[in-house]
Amino acid sequence: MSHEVIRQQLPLFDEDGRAGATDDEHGRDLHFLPDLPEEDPYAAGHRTCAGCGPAIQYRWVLKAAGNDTVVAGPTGCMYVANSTYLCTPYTVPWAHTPIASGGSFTSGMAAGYEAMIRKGRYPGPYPNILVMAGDGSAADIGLGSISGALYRNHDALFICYDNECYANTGIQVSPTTPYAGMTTFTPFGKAIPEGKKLPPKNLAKMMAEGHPHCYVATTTVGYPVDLMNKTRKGLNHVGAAFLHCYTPCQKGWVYQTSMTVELGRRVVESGLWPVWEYDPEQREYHYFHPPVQRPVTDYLAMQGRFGHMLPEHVAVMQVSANRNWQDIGMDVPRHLRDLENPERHQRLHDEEYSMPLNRGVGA
Ligand SMILES: Cc1ncc(C[n+]2csc(CCOP(=O)(O)OP(=O)(O)O)c2C)c(N)n1
Ligand code: SF4
Ligand SMILES: [Mg+2]
Repeated sequence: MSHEVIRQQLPLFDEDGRAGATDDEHGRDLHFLPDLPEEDPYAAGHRTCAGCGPAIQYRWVLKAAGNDTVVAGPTGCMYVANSTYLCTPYTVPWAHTPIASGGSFTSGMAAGYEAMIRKGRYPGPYPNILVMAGDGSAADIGLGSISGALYRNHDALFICYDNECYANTGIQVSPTTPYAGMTTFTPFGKAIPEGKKLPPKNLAKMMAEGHPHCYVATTTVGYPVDLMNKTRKGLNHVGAAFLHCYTPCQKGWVYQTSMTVELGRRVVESGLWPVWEYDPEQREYHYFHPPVQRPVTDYLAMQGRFGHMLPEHVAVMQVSANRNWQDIGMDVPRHLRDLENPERHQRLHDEEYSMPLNRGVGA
């Protein structure tokens, strides 16, 4: 006899908050008091760096997913720093996978649970199944296995926590490292003054365009409720879902540790990380239009990894941000258009509030 597979539906959080959001002078939400779950499947006591963006993501995602969850993590910081000396911070079942096989391992879990429930060997309901892979894993070494899982439409949520580098092995360049982002493999010097010449891979658009039957979204740790709701939407979606989350790496990017969440907002407000959702039913993109549009320097100058940039490099970044604004259907204000001109910039480390030059990254 075949048993029915019962799936959970997680309610979404109120975007406006319990007491309503309070705006700062730019119209951004300042204080926000949503009703958050008490369960915390990513408990305190892990060994990531202070201010680690991926650790913030892990906590919010697992809070949103709740206790009836199984989670996998391919090799990377969030495997190594979270599982030292046979300890883990997880209060739900967790498994490590090789860096290349987050997608195949997780699709195997999904198929296994379905089969066990159908055969009456697991009482159900179908658990929340998710994997959180770094950008080196999801955008590079393990891209094929995640794409395969999305294509086959296994009922699980595949998340890339994107710290824009191979952090765990010493901050090497990855396909999502931004243009001019300094890493140990893209140092700046006389021959290549910008450090990294290539633009970043657009992983989330690749996933949405290449697997149009899947729920796909982008978010950042600057918008916790958005991150939690997209986690729940991805889990509620019957079939495969992919979430691409921007997660600053304090050690690799060199910024003040308290600025992780602020960076998660400024990257959006400077047009460098469009936040959107792809609806597979309607086959449509829904773009978030932030209330503030800033020059890219407001974002870049907070990080030592960009401190070597010359005026012409900053102008290149402004051009690509302006292109993003247009892509998401927002006007480009005159002052941002003017900043496409290198003469409107100085060397980034001469900006008033810039971080010290990042010469020892990963050391
Ligand atoms: C096939 C393979 N190649 C290389 C490594 C070495 N390695 C371990 S962690 C890591 C970095 C992973 O980067 P990412 O997925 O972005 O996660 P992060 O460390 O940034 O959190 C690498 C290259 C490995 N474990 N397996
Ligand atoms: S190196 Fe970066 S990603 Fe790794 S634990 Fe530290 S802050 Fe987090
Ligand atoms: Mg990484």
